[in-house]
Amino acid sequence: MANDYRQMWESIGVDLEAHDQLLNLLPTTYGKVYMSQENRPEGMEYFDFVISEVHGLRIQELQEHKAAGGKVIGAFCVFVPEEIVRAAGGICVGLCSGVEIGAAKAEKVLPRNICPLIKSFMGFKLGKVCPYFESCDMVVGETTCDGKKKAFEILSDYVSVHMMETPQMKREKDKQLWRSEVQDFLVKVEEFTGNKITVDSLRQSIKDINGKRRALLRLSELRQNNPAPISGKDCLLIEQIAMYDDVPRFTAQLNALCDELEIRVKEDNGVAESAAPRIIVTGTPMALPNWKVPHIIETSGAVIVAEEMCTGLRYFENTVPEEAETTGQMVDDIASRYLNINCACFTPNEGRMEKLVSLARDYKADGIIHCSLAFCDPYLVEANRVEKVLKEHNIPLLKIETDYGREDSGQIKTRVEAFLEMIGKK
Ligand code: BJ8
Repeated sequence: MANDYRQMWESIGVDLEAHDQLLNLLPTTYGKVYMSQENRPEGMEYFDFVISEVHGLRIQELQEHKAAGGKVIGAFCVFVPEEIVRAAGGICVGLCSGVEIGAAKAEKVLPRNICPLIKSFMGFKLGKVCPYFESCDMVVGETTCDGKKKAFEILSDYVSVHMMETPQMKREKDKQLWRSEVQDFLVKVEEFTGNKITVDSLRQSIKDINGKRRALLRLSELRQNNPAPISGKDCLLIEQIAMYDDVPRFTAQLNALCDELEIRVKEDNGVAESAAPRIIVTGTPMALPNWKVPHIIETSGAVIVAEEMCTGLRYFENTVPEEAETTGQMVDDIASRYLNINCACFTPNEGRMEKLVSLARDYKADGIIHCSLAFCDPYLVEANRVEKVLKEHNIPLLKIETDYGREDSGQIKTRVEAFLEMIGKK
C-alpha cells in the first residue's frame, strides 16, 4: 500500500497482526489473477488503483466522514436500501467477504459446517481484521437465509445491528410487510444519523444510486458483443468494488471505461477470440477477493459474459423510478425495486429461472455454470430448479459447489475443461 496506514488501522481497533496476514495475501493473488490478463482495457487502471488502496484511501475517506459527524453503515445483502442511507448523509458499505481468515475464532461461536460467507464475516469481526467492519457505526442484517439470520444475533454482541425482515415469498401481503420494513429502516436511519430525510435528499440519492446501477448495466450490455470487450474477471471486480466505493466517483470512472469499451466493440477488439465459449455464471455472491472459479473458467479458454449473482446483475438490473413527489411514494418505489431481486431465499423463485433463460439468449451464451458456496442450502437446493428449466431450453449447465479454499481448484478446472469440451467450443 502506497502510504503507511498502520496508525489509522490501529486507531480504529484493527488487529494489525491478523490484518498483515490478509494484506500479504492480496497482492500475490491479485497479480496472478488480474495482472496476468492480456489486452485489458486501459480504464481498468482506476479499479486496480482502488484495490491497491483497498484498506488505505477508502478507509481514510470513511474516517474523515466520521470525523465530520457522518455515519458508516455496513450491509451484508443487496436487499439493504442504500438510497436511504445516502439520503441521510450516511455511507453504506458492503461487508461480505470472500476470504477465510479468522475461521478458528468464528468456529468458537458458529458451527463448523456453515457457509463460508457467514464464517468469514464472523471471523472478520471477532478477529478485528477488517477496517471496513471496524469503521461501521451500525450494521444491517436481514432474515434472508437461516444461517445469516441467526448469525446476526451473535454479531449483535459485538456491534450495533438493525434487522430487516425480508419476506420469503412475493405475495401482496409480503409486499406490504417489506414496504413497512423499508419505512422502519428509514426512520431508524434518520434517528441514527440525526438527519431528516427529505423529498429532495431522497430523490437525489435515488438518482445517484440509479446512476451507479445504470453504469453497471451499460457495462453488462457491452458484453453482449462478440468478441467480448472485457473479461468476466474484470467485470466481477468492478461489481465487487461497486459495493463500497464513493458513488459519484465510481460511476464516472465506470462510464469512462464503458466509453473505451464502445470503441473496442466498434474495432472488434476483444479480450478473447470470437470462437471462445461464452459462459454465464450464476449462484451465490462472490465477495471480494473471491475470484477462484471465474479465474479457472477464463484460464480454460472461455470468457464469462454475465454474472447472475448479487455481485452481478441482481445488484443493478432494476432501478428506482425518479418521478415520485413524496417520501412515501419513494419508499413504495424503493420497496418494489428491491423485492424484484431474485434471491434463492424466495419460494418460488421463477424470476431467476426466466432471467437465466433470457440472459443465455441475449448474451449468446454457450453454457451456464452454477456456482454455490458449500452449505448454502438456498442455492444448492435451487440448483435443481435451474437444471430442470435449462434442460427444457437446451442450455448446457455445470454445477459447482465450493468454498474459499484452494484445495479443490485442480478438480474444478478438470470439470470446467470437460464442460467446455462437451459444449463443443474448446
Ligand atoms: S439477496 S444471495 S446477498 S441473501 S451464501 S449467506 S444465502 S448460506 S448471500 Fe445473499 Fe442477499 Fe440473497 Fe443476494 Fe446464506 Fe447462501 Fe451463505 Fe448467502
